[in-house]
Amino acid sequence: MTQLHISSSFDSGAIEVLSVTDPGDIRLNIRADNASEFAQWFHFCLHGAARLPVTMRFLNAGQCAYPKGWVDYRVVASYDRQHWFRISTDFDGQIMVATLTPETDCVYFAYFEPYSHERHLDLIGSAAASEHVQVRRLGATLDGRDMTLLRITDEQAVALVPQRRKVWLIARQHPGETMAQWFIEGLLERLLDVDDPVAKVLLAKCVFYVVPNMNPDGAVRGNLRTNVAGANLNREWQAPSMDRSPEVFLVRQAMQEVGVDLNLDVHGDEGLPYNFVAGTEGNPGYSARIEALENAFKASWLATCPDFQVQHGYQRDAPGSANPTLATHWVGQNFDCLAYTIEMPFKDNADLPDALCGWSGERSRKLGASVLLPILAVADVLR
Ligand code: GEM
Ligand code: ZN
Repeated sequence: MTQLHISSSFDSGAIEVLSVTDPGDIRLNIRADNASEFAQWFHFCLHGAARLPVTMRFLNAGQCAYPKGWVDYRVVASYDRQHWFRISTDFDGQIMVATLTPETDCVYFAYFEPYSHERHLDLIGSAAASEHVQVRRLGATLDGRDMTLLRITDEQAVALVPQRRKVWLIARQHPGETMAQWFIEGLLERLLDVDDPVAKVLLAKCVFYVVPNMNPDGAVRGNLRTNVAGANLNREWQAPSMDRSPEVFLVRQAMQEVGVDLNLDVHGDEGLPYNFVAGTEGNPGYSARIEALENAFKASWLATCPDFQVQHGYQRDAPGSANPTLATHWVGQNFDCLAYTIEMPFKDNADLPDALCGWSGERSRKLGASVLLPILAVADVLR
């Protein structure tokens, strides 16, 4: 008989165990990021509860960073760490309660489908096998991990345009938003598919610069929103530093060397059960040209992907009110280019719900593959 136990000493593991003696009354706290107050991400393994009715109480859910994120949210679970499903979950405004009768003596639970550092390294390795990909190490994070940029284009293709447009995608500034890296995995799979006509044309028209994980240290440490120094990277773009936010400093430096004609910054949203974008309408430099590009991008994505919508999203910024420390705002303003934040849900897409899995890694992958079409729709008119 395996003893009842909870472990979390693994990639992105995070939980505070208060009591795990009675499977029907397991008491937990969601712990904060290693150097900040943000608490929302959890990932742990429960041993020894096979065929027993398990009740887990997250006692501090009401004090987490985004308490509304627990309304209509369901905890994800997995036996094999490959296939994840949602379990029965309730939130009364203070305590979140999740219940399951596990099939086996080892079951994992997480806020969203995890994306490990090993999978990140494998993603880079498989992309590197393509003749169209150049892997660039930009430098080191504070924990000494590589900041990796993928440069992707078909140098041999007949130039369909006089000058190839520079299309940037950055993902997972907020490490707990693992759907962002699933999105990039799906985008890369299609972009490097030699039989995909959209990919063929895009690789002749554009040079893609992709950062699959902007925050590898925070990801491994099981942080929701910050890097190892406690920096929210999406508030560092106006004045990054190598000793607090080297991740942003290095990517911003590469952008300034190369240039940017389109930037997509991929995130997840705790509260809204939808996929949506947030643009640069609050930038001082926002113009009719940029607005037209935003409308063309949205119209194309709406026409080709039922998982995308424009009815729900963040409140638009008033003219001139944009916070210049955010990636989308800083890049859009400084390169006078189309720049979007892409948001996916931690919960589900309320327009197209999935009872078993909710929003998932696979649906994020498919959304990533779908974004090639709006990129194609604007590729010829980015400048
Ligand atoms: C968000 S981006 C917030 C953008 N807000 C408006 N009004 N444009 C952040 O960094 O807070 C991205 C995210 O965390 O998902
Ligand atoms: Zn985010």
